[in-house]
Amino acid sequence: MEAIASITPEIIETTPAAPPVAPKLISGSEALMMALVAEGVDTIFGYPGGAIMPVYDALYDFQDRLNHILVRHEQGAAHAAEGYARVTGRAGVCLVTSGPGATNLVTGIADALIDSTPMVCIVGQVAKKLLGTDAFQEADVMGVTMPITKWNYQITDADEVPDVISKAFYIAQSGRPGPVLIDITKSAQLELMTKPFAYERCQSIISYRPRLVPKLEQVEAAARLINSAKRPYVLVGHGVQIAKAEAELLTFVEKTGIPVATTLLGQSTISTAHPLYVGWLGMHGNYGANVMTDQADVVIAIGMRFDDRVTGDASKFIKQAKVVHIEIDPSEIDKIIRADAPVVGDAKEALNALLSLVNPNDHTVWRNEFRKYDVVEHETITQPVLNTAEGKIRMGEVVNMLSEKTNGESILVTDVGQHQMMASRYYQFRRPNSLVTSGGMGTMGFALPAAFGAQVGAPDRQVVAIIGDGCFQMTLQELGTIVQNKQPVKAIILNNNFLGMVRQWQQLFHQRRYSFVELQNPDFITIAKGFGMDGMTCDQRENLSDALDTMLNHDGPFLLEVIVEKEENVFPMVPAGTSVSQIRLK
Ligand SMILES: Cc1ncc(C[n+]2csc(CCOP(=O)(O)OP(=O)(O)O)c2C)c(N)n1
Repeated sequence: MEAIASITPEIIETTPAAPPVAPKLISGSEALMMALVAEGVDTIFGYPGGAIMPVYDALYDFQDRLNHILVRHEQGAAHAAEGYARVTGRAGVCLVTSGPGATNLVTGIADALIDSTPMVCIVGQVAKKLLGTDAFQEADVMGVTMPITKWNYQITDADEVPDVISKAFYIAQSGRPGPVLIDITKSAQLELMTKPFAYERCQSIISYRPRLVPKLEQVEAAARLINSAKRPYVLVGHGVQIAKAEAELLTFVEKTGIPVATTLLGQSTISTAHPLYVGWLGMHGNYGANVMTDQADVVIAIGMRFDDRVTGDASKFIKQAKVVHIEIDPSEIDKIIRADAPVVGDAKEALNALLSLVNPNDHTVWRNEFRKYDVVEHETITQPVLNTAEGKIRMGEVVNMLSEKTNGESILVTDVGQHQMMASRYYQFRRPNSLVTSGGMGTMGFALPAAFGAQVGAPDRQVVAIIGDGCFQMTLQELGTIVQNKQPVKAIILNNNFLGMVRQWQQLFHQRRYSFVELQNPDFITIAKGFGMDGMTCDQRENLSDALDTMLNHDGPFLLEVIVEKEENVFPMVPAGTSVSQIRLK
């Protein structure tokens, strides 16, 4: 008011009225860029093509705000986005073209769904008027990804961009995280919005309301069971790390004195050196951790889904126990194992709520019962692997030495097969959020791109990938991405010249009828060097320590190939479909 009053009438009369300025309208592609920036996205893993050209054109002007990483195959983009998401807790973002670009993402999307990994995939689509005409590179990506996404949506109108993108990130990152796919027609990318761009981050959706804070009566019922238990056992899944509830878990178990095992994806939630940690569960997990599930009177399962690789024959799993199941996804409750005390909510909230209701305890006698199994496992399996002087190098030796040299503080990214299980068995995790592996889907080819994405997401941590010779050949082209982006990823190929895990099954369950599992491998180090990455091969036990030092001290990415025993098997093993009590030590 004051400012207007101070303007003299003369000025008002002589100043021509400014013509009304129409707000600048931007295209769907520009809106997409603005939305990603507003959402706080810093990295995009992508690959261009015809139906996403307008978006890539807009991206040209956003390079200072959005770090686009050009992968070598869209599957690499998806796994890199998963690796990034797993270490940051934020959605990994993929940007690809229609048709084959989109379908190449499918394996990674399915992988992200089953391992609860937040991801937003933006894929190009043919122009609206061509939809349904079998136009060039048209694929029904909505249909293809409907069952493997948490949500998918097709944008056909530029005006939809801000709202849909904000919903996409909200859905991907809230509740039980998962992948979201946005299919955007080329026409929506090109056309101008009809209204000024405005972005508001989505905070809730009426039809989707994940419960974070559990109901008090559920928590009270769980606490009653826990307080009455004589042989309680905590089973920790991926959900605890997703909820960033590692500290709450520690406080809870230290107060109650309850022993803790983790699932494969739950590994590194608690230090393997913690006195309450008793090992990991599952087909190739620890002896005591597995068989003691048969002895517990109360099982407290937190953020885990009773995968068949954990339960073996589910009809025989923890039958004697009362079950407390803390889980954010209500559809997991009673799906495989009936819960006597379900607690639907976020692991952090649930553990906080439980803490004041549970009694301090010290289940020393019960905890000590696990130890006798540890001794057996150590003597029959671990010691022979680590103290062998003959034959070729064993996978466990490599991982054990890596663990010592890195003080258990690296982020370990593993592929799928024997080396994956050996990595889990022999790495002594000391820091949370340190294992990135494909658990539910068991996707060969995951590790190299996921390690790259993890390194981008956690630049201050050492990232080491453990990869089988078979797996490496599924996504090895991502060496190019690693080199071009100067990421210091260290990759170890444990080369046994076999599809080892399949060979192991053929040996144990198909009378050693080795059916198409032997590999004629290329010279991996020449390949790495061809991409501009340094590397070396180690095939002698006495050189292993130096080789690992060379790799770890190398400034930049490095590939170490270790020639390992060809026909080593992973034990313990709970044969598929049997009960955990039928675990085999040899
Ligand atoms: C994409 C895909 N195809 C097939 C399989 C089945 N599979 C599981 S482990 C494995 C062998 C992996 O071999 P390698 O990478 O050499 O690792 P190793 O088991 O020898 O350590 C195969 C073929 C799979 N998990 N994923």
